[in-house]
Amino acid sequence: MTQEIININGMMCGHCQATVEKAIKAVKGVKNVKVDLEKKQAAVEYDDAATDMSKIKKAVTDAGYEVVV
Ligand SMILES: [Cu+2]
Repeated sequence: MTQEIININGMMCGHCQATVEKAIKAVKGVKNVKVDLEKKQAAVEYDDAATDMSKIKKAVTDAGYEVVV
């Protein structure tokens, strides 16, 4: 299991937070995700045999938010 923190741009309110959380959770292989609205960060725990960071980042982008590298 891998744990990583990503920075996300564009989250303004609890709705955005929930949208991002849902989008990341929908990625196959993601076990847990916690989005911090104030820090604009998402802590993602995922099975690196089932998914990778690029897929998680793409899910965030597809949901309409920007991943800051
Ligand atoms: Cu919002």
